[in-house]
Amino acid sequence: MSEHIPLDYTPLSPEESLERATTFYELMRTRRSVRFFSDRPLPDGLIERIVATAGTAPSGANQQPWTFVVVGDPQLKRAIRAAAEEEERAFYGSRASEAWLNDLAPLGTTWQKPFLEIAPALIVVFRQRYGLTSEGESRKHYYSQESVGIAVGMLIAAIHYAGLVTLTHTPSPMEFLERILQRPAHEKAFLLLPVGYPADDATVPNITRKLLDEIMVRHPDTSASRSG
Ligand code: IYR
Repeated sequence: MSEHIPLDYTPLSPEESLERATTFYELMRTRRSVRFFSDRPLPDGLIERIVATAGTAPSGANQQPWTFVVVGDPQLKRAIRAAAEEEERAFYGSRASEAWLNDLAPLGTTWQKPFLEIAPALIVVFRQRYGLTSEGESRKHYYSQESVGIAVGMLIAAIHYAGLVTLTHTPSPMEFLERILQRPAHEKAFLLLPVGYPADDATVPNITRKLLDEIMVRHPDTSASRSG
């Protein structure tokens, strides 16, 4: 066991906890996946803070199996857009089943991904399938999918909290990102998130979230609807 140190913990009263949980929920419920971006640049240092926040995520055996590649270079963004649109054209044209396309219809997505060039930054998240020691030996990673998924959730929350918008873009397959960004062999592209400000005329699909009752089950079940 490594050395243990005292936990740095700030206690809150129940009232403060409830107040903060409510404020945070009210903020997070306004988050939307945005597909229409402005080219307005990001303030210096903002993306670094956001990525640093994602890097505080818990991970299997604390191996932190992630790399966040931040792309602002217009040529790289253009290359990523071209390659993503090639895959997406095949997806929307033939690869996706009718059922899948029907499920996507409410979102209004197409093979065209102009946001990949317009957004001031793309964060490409890579999952390290295994680690490398300083001697170049490979080291098994545990729960890397779960770990990177958690980190991306925190990344999205940090982006929203900072007043920026994003979406989780999943061109499939994503090998082109490993090639264009020249990542080492143990890194697999996990997600691509354009980050920036919404276009002035940005719209979002009119869709709803499940109610708390639909996503939470309690034991014991004290809800009125079940107690009778
Ligand atoms: N990767 C495609 C298709 C797509 C798939 C799902 I599941 C979505 O929730 C949204 C889109 C695209 O990005 O358009």
